[in-house]
This record gives sequence, C-alpha cells and structure tokens, in this order.
Amino acid sequence: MAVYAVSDIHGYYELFISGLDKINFTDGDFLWCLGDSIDRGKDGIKILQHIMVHDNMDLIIGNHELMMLNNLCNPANNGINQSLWLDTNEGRVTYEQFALLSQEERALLLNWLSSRYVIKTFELGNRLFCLTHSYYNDKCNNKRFFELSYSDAWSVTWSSIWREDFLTHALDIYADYAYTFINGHVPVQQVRRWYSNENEWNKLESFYRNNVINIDGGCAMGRSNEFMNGIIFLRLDDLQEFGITL
Ligand SMILES: [Mn+2]
Repeated sequence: MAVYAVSDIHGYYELFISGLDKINFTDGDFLWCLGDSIDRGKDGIKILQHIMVHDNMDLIIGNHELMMLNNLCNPANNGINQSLWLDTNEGRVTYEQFALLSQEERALLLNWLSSRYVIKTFELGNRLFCLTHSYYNDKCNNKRFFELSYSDAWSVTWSSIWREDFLTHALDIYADYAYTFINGHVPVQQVRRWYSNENEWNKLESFYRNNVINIDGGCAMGRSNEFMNGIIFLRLDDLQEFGITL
C-alpha cells in the first residue's frame, strides 16, 4: 500500500485516469488531490465525482474549489467571486457541467466538497506531512472547509510565497515548522524559472526547496508546445515522483 499526492488537475479527467493507470494505482493505495481539480479543462465535475466515490481518494480544497463553493453554496458571496470564478479563472466550463446535474447530484457534490479538508497533517514513515493547496496557517490544521472563515480559507488556498502579487511573497513561513509540506498552486515550470539557478526550467518535475515540495505540474497553462506540463504524482512513502505529460 502506498500513499500518493497529486495537484492542480484542472479538469483534465482523461489525463488523471491515465496517470492512475501509469502509476499502477490500486484499491490498496491512497491518493490525496491537493486542490484545483476543476476549471480551465472541461471535466472538473467528473474529477470531483471520481474522487468522491472512491474511499481511497480525498481532496484538499484549492482556490478554485473555494470559488466554486462560494458561488454555489453561498449566494451572499456571489458579488465577490462570481466573475472572478466564471471569467477570470475559467470556471464557466465547470459551472456549465454542474448545471447539467440533477438537483440531488448537485446537493450530494456540494455537501461532500464543503466538508473536505483545507489543510491535512499526518505522519507517514518517519516524516510529518502537511498537505495544503498553497499556504499554511496552523489554526486551519485538519479543519474542513465549512469549519473555517472565508478569510482563513482564502488565505490558505490563494496566498503564496512564489507570487509577487501577494503580500506573502518571499516569506518562507514553512521554515518555522517541522513538516514536510506538499503543495501546488503555482506551476513548477514558473517557480523553477523565477527562483532556481537551474538552466532548464521547462520540465515536468517537482520543485523542492528546504521542506516544501511543489507538485503543480502546470495543467493551468493548457495543452501547449511551449511548456512541458501535466500532472505529477508524488509517492509520499519514498518521495518518488511520476510525471504524466498533458
Ligand atoms: Mn491554485
């Protein structure tokens, strides 16, 4: 039995399924999806439903799931997040698929989604892992989305040390903790281009610095001749990784 993490699948259902096949994922294994399973690619709802019906898979909330939940569960927030989700962040394709579901299927999916973790910590082997879509706040540890305030969920899923448009830029909060952090949110190709001295930044490989491992393979950039992008499955037992090109 092995435990895997993958992040930022962004609606590419067939890529996800073929990746599970390529890593020989079995019923005895476990998979954590670290958020942003939806939007941009067309099949985000199928990905959520696939994770939902498998007892050996779970989802950590990303900023895209946060935007979806705030639009579909909390009408009071529509003014904040509607155009941000549907237009700016390519959520319309997800919304259109959601609209095709029966009322029962919608309720089931949203109930499940709003009770996913925002941060999950656990011990495996001799390591303490902390899984989060992007940022960290110890008061959110092992809390489910519905238990958190909007601002706390926003901060953990949107804030980044890699993006200059956030006040949290360059502050290595992870260094204060004993965890091995696994996260996504900013594509490894961009992080490697901006922050490493490696000559070759355009590769589908996790970005590892100190106690943080970023596994966002860059599906957000879509199918492209310019980028070597896709998804990265990281096996937490031995930190071996498997890149599946989009
Ligand atoms: Mn994200």
